[in-house]
Amino acid sequence: MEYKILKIFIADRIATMTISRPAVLNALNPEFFKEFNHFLDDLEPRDDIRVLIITGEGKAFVAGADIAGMSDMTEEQSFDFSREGQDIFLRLENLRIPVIAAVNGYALGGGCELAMACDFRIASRLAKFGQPEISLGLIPGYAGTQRLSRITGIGNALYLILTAETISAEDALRIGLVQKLCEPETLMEEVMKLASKIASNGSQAVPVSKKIIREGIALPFEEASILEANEFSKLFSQPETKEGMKAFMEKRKPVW
Ligand code: CO8
Repeated sequence: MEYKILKIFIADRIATMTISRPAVLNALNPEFFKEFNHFLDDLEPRDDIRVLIITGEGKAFVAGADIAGMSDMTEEQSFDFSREGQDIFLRLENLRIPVIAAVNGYALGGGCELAMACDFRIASRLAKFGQPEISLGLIPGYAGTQRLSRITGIGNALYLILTAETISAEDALRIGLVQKLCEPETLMEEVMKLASKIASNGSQAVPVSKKIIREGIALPFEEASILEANEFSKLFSQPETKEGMKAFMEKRKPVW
């Protein structure tokens, strides 16, 4: 498929997906979802890619769903558009490999929801975050009402959604919506360094960690701990795990 909105770059086991509709601040439309779904089809079976980075072109990460495209939707069409977005964002969240949102600018509405479906968020100091939907008479429709409270706590989610306030990257860091801030000019370099660090760790241990953290949060603690013990023990049949520990004892870097 020839992409018109996505720019994909793959190097050193890291894929970078740049959303590029800068004239409308990368607003999400049906064509974006089609291309994104197709990209995930390509990515999912590949075992040579260890980390995915998502970013936006220009001054926005994503300034939301495309308001012009949504304005004429019927109730039925908007339900389908919301469910389609929710399904794809969930697919992203469940991707085997870690996904980092490199938030270069505005992450508003559907853009903040996309960033939240990534595993963590590294932001430019100039980035801005918010769920301004209620100022348009809407509510978040890509599971933002659910992810925001799980990531930042119910008070912060209610505050952000009910006020429709746009917050600074500093404030996003303070409430745990963002994990790290960077200078705008070094954002991609810093995110690439983090992605390389992740990619250099155990190729089995990385996705297993992600899976347990994500699945475990929805389980009772004891059940989640058993899940952890099961996955922990399965790693002991992996040559990579043996090599990781052997390398430590021999005071060298693991070869894998
Ligand atoms: N949709 C469509 N076009 C947009 C969007 C958007 N979300 N955001 C910006 N644009 C367009 C502007 O209309 C403008 O186009 P033009 O040049 O033709 O006038 C262009 O991008 C540049 O934007 P601005 O001139 O407004 O740039 P500023 O720097 O002055 O302002 C802002 C930047 C503050 C980000 C401003 O553009 C803004 O407020 N944008 C809208 C933000 C917003 O409300 N987002 C939430 C949208 S609703 C949503 O995301 C719901 C998600 C769930 C959907 C569920 C499915 C049904």
